[in-house]
Amino acid sequence: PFLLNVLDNQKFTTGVVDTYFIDEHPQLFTLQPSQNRAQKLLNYLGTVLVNGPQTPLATDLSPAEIEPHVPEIPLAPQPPKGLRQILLKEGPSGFAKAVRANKHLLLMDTTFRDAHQSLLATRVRTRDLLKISPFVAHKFSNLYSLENWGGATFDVALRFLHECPWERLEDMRKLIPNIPFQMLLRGANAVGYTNYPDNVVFKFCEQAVKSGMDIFRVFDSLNYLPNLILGMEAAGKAGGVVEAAISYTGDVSDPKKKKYDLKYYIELADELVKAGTHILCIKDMAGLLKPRAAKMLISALRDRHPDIPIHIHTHDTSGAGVAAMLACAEAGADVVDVAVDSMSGMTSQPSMGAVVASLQGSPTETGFDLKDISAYSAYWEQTRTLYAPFECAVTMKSGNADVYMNEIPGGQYTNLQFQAYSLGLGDLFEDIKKAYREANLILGDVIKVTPSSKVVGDLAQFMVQNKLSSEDVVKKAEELSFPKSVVEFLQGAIGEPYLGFPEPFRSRVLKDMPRVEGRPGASLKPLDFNKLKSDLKEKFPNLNDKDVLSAALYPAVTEEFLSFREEFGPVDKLDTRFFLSGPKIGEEFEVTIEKGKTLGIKTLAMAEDLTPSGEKEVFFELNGQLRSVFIKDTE
Ligand code: 3PY
Ligand code: ZN
Repeated sequence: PFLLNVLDNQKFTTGVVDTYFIDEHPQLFTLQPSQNRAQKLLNYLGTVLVNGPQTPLATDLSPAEIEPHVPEIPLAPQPPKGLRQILLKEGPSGFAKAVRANKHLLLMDTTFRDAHQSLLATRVRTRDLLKISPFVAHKFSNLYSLENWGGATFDVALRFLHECPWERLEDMRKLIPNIPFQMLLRGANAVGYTNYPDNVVFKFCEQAVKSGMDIFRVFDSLNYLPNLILGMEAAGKAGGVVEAAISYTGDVSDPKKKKYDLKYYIELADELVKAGTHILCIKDMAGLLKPRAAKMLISALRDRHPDIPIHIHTHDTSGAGVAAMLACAEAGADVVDVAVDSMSGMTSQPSMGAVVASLQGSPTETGFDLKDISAYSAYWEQTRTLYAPFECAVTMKSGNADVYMNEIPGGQYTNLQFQAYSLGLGDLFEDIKKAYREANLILGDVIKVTPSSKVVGDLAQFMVQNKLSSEDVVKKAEELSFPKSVVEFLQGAIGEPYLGFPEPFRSRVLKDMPRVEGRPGASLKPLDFNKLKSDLKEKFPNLNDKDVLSAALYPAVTEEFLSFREEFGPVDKLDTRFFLSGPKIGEEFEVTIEKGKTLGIKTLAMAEDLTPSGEKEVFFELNGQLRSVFIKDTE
């Protein structure tokens, strides 16, 4: 009210007084965000009760009715110091030295990112990550890193979970000050599916570091060096640790597989080391690195680059993940990726407990305690049941070594299987896998990882749907109307594949369509952030710079997220079951919307009949008082 009086004052409005103080303190105008959060949450719960889930559930399985047990943390106020303290003190190079000097095998825990991206369609919510974060900080302080951001998490948080990915990162940081955080950066694609203008990638990394990110695993979906280097520069300039990743495909232990042989990987590694990477990563996104191949590849890299820490990522799709990681450790890798036992296996990472136990008593033993792993695993075993609607285990019952033939990356393998099964056609997944293998060969045997894996997957689905054999596709290339992703790939929109595009297939598909020469980002106009911000401000006055960055990457998704938040408030603070499928009538629960501010909610009843305007009244008790909301019935 005080401010409004000032604004009404004649002297003020006519400009007689100096307004510099106000000009320089725009925060005076960020009035307390609407205190209607409780009402908005009731609206959300009412909407779910009347109209069903407000995020699409993949199956009709319901979230379990349990409250996962959070294991106790030690009384010590501060968690033990970890590698992050070394990073903060000595910077990325000092950090890399400390990692290399460590004689034990270090672990990256993927439970907070890749594990649920691979098993639960990336749906794990901030709330469930934060609950276990203090335990992780106290009991897993010896981790090389916790992978907890990037990849698909950014998009899914905004699009399906209606939560802000930046807030997630900042909240985790507050609870875990000691373990380095790691994210997956898709090079020039940042955390999206397409190449962005360079300034977007740079600004994204800068903000990520400000919000608490430490290590950037940078890859490119075609191992296209100019894209990789762009991502490395963006991460490095932001002050992050650069972990350049070579995406692994083929099989270096098979002399018949010639395209991606040992020499290919070694030369690429040389380039990445030359470009100044702090850490070198082999990113085996499909889980193709067999133990013998691991030994060959890692020993060769170890010999050539004795001072660079080597970090290996894999997926356990075939079931050989633990064996492969042990082989890597023996061949001189410094760090390997694992997921906690109950979130491991199949298309996720190999089991943390299995790797830790296997190395006990050996010179590279990890130093983790199986009792702590077991408590951590129990939390996730219970929490996983809250995500039953997204559970890959509905269709995936075991690992499958056919991945060595189709080379489908972990997350995509789960998705394709799931899609095939939901169409209810028995052998469809088998057809898709065969077509995937053929599509890859048509496209010239490319590296397959987001987004190039989507190109291959789209072509495979197109072949199955239209009953086209490989020969048909090649023969009829000029007449077929290929999926957009395939055409854009051939145009060069995501970079150049190793040894070039497949010819004459490319020319036949593209005819006289334009082609991108060289690195796609180099020919994209820089994004005008100021304009984007002022455009968005008109609609969303409470917007902050992080929202603007989200919008730079995902314009439509971010606008929807911002409108949703205006309408329904902090839905990320609701328990997962209530968020996904709503409470039951009569159920009582609490929601803490900020420290010290807890709402007690009881769902009382839902009117049977519609009002004349087509709404249903839903009754709640909010902190002991009767409240009701009217919800338009859209069912
Ligand atoms: C991603 O890009 O999200 C991946 O996990 C690739 O492996
Ligand atoms: Zn992965």
